[in-house]
Amino acid sequence: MKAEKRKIDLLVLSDIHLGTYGCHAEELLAYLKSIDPARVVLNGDIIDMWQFSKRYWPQSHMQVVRKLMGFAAKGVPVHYLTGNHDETMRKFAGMQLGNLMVDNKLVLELPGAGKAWLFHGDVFDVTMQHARWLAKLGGWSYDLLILLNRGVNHISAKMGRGKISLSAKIKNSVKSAVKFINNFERTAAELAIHQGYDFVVCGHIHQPEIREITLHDRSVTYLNSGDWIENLTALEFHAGQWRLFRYHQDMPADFQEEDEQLPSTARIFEEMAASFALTSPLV
Ligand SMILES: [Mn+2]
Repeated sequence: MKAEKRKIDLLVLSDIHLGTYGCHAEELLAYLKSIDPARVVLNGDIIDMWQFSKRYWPQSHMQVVRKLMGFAAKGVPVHYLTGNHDETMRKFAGMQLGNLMVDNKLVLELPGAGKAWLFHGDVFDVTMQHARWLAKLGGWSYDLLILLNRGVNHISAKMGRGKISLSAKIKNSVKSAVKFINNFERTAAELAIHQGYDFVVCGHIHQPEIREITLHDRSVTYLNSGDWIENLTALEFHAGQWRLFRYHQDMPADFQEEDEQLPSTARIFEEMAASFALTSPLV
């Protein structure tokens, strides 16, 4: 008998890095086939467009894209939040095509739990120290941080130093990596506390985590969905509870994969175009 798909109120994935050799697309596909999410947030670095020029694109990577788009085609809201490796998507921020929504950040009211603020987190790369006071200036400042990062990377690239990347920073030394991660988590938590959120959900640093962070007597739950390069992790919210899914520990070994027919790309676009026609105003 085939295993029932596990129902999840909200699934958060990030840092899949499709199009790179390190991406564990087959494991991710098996996981996606085992669940039935009511809402999906893709929190950045889903398709790695920095590395895309290498023209590595196996079938399993395309199947992941089709599976994710298939959720949208079946009526599941899918939020594509942009990261630094898929920053070309940022020009589509605010766009909605049927059930697929593209944006830089997202706020969700989680029933029975509180308010969650979701964003990739690369905005802290260049401006970790400045991020705090800049972000406190107002609601628009997240977008300002994105512009700042882009500006700095543009200058850095022109000077022939390449884009400032996280991996270079982290690979420097274990000590500096730990310091960077702590700093990242603290910055995210501080901003979330300042803006009154109950949860702050990031990706980017490839460090899966769920933990309470208290600063100045106020606390927030910091969450990170990890990645599908090394950790193979996802965040699941269900029945008022967050959980960190770890593929190596939590994937049922005896899960019977269904012979699911993934929708063709043409079919996905057809359905999305149809729902788009239904939802968009005539003028
Ligand atoms: Mn990233």
